[in-house]
Amino acid sequence: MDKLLITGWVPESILAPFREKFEITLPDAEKVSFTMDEVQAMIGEYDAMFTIAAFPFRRELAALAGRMKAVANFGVGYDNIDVDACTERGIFVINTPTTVTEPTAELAFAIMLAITKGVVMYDSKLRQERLCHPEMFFDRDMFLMGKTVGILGFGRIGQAMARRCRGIGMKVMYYDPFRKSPEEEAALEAVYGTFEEVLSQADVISCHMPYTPENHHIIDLAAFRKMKKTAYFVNAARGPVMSEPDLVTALKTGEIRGAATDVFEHEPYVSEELAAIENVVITPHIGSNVLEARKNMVEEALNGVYEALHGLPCHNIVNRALLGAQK
Ligand code: 8YV
Repeated sequence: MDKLLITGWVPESILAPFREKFEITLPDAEKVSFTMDEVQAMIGEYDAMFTIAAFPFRRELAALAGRMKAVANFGVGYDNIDVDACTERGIFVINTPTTVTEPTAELAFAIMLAITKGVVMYDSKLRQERLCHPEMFFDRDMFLMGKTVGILGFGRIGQAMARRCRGIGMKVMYYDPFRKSPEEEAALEAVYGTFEEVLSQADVISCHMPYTPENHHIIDLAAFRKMKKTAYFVNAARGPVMSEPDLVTALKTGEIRGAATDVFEHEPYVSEELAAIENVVITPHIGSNVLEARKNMVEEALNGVYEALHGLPCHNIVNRALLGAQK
């Protein structure tokens, strides 16, 4: 049986069916996660690893993983994994692109509503003051029906966000380096725009791009300055696609009206400056943080590992160049 190392705790109810397929090592619930030192010490004994976004699998770790044939990520984004180093060593990289789609789009939609309606700010003020202030009467400036959401990154999650926004009567514009076909655009009722067009024309800009070297700080002060002064920025993708200090500046200087972000440039930390701003909603990277989604993600990841290790068709292999070498 192949030996599988899981870096973070997973409930046994989710893991149980996989004990027939793998000999599994994982930390217990109190420990939550193995440390990097612990993983370095034991990784040489394992055939596969299952890790989370917060736990990097870089070249140095790959070099210690002599037996490893597959590393699976607990998520669609795999910027925590050095894919080139894995490919060089014949290690399959596997992600969970289908199971995170709906919960992550739900979260993006939720924080968009939260910031545009002022839900979090009002909730916190009301708890402190227990008084419904009359000056709140004209405090928010727009409702969303008829407004335009500009979606950056039109993959599964971006499209799922688009469907939700259409559901409340918003217009959808999108930018993606890979434009959809006219039929797909018509089905999603989405209009293509360049990056600049989306930034300058949308009332809410929602980011769903992967974090790649090209997308590093793609949302910087120059990008915020292209947005409408009344616009809201939503990020449920990855922190470093935006410059967090530039987001702070944009909010403080009124370049945009508000923001909602589930991700941060230097996770797990949130900058003091950002946390001090009222007109931003912040959540701790919880896009797929529901048991139902986590269960589906574990199944998608571990089925992918099993398939890759046994030469079965696996749709979620990221480094497809290795497919010819699949044994
Ligand atoms: C996290 C995610 O990976 O799918 C992704 O890319 O960001 C999330 O699902 C997960 O929450 C924990 O690492």
